[in-house]
Amino acid sequence: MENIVTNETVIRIVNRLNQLGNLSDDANCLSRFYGTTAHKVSGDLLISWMETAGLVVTKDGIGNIKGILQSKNKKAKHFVMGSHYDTVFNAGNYDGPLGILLGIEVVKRILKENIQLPFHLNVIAFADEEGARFNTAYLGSSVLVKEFDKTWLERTDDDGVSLNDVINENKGDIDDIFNAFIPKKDWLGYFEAHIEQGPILCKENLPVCLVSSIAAQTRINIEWFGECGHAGTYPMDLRNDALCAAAEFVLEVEKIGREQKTNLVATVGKLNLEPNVSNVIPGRVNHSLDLRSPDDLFLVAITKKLKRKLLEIARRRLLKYKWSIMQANPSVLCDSNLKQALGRSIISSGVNQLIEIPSGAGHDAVMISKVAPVSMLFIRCKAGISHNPLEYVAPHDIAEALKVCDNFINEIIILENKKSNKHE
Ligand code: HGY
Ligand code: MN
Ligand code: MN
Repeated sequence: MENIVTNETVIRIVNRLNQLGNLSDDANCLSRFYGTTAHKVSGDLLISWMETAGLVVTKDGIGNIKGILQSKNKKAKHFVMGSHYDTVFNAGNYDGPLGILLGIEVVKRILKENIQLPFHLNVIAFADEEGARFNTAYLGSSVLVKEFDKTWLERTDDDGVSLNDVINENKGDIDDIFNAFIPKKDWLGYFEAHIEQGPILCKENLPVCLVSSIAAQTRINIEWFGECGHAGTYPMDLRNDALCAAAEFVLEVEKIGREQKTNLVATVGKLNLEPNVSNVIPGRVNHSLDLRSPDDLFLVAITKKLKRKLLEIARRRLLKYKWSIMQANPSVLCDSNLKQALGRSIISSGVNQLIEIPSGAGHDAVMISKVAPVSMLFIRCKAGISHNPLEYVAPHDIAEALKVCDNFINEIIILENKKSNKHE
């Protein structure tokens, strides 16, 4: 097997990451939400890179860019490598695209060596994993596993534009969204290479590691309905101030999160208030609540505890509220067979210590795990910084990850060939 890691391949990945990093809808930072101009242009770029690599490329109704290298065996199953090409606001260059670009390089090597595949190898760029625009994570990967919830089409962004309208504007095929999936019986497995987005690999001084599991996550949208009033004339003890109620709740979220130590992370990352004018008592507040835990039952219990706290605050402050569960995903265990093969791939790449860590971040693997065994490789990122323009992966760690990805796909080929030889 030829060594895939050359200056040329690593420089190509770095250049492409930077090219994608410049495709933003905001002049001052990297922001590439689903369905925007930058999102469409980056999709077109990924199509060209996948086609140049020799993949047969299609774009499905939601905007997933799907490259496939067919096996000669028409009845072969599908192995998918992928990650996402949307970003959060003020993002870094590596969260998502790195996993896609590594997959494209592995395909190039397989084609160059004319390796016969016992499975259909897919490299997929998922259109929306972050859910930053419509607060529905995994829009892309949910289509691939037939888990897309058609009510999401009515979800609107901060400007009141619906997902349905955005898909139509981008000439997406709404019907295709419900057909563009790989049936459960046709899956062999899924692999996502992704930056760790945390400090452990830096602390352990390792370039890569296995992912053991992905935390359970619940996304909630909360609205507080108080009463607007004149900031100058309305007595403090008569106010139904929506912002003060929300603020009390947010501090309670932080307090409960701190109490639970490693069993919970709780974040209010987005908050809008109305009318948002300095001399008017806030009448309405709308904010997010992102809860995650490695323990599914604990997450359900703590969600109920926070809802009771919200009720108590609303009652005491005479406010109405709306509590909407936007999405809830259970924790995911990475597949043990794939993990063993990935572990062998890490060791054979020359990494001298094999560790595995849980992922607090969500990934498309969460959605794919509903129909297929999943595996993930974490790649060291500088100081564990992510969702931040300071996000950075050193070229030598990209090289190491590329070697592991290549070894891993080769392991899967060997395993599949052994299986089919056994059956002959
Ligand atoms: O929120 C997450 O965990 C991921 O970045 N979508
Ligand atoms: Mn990501
Ligand atoms: Mn992310």
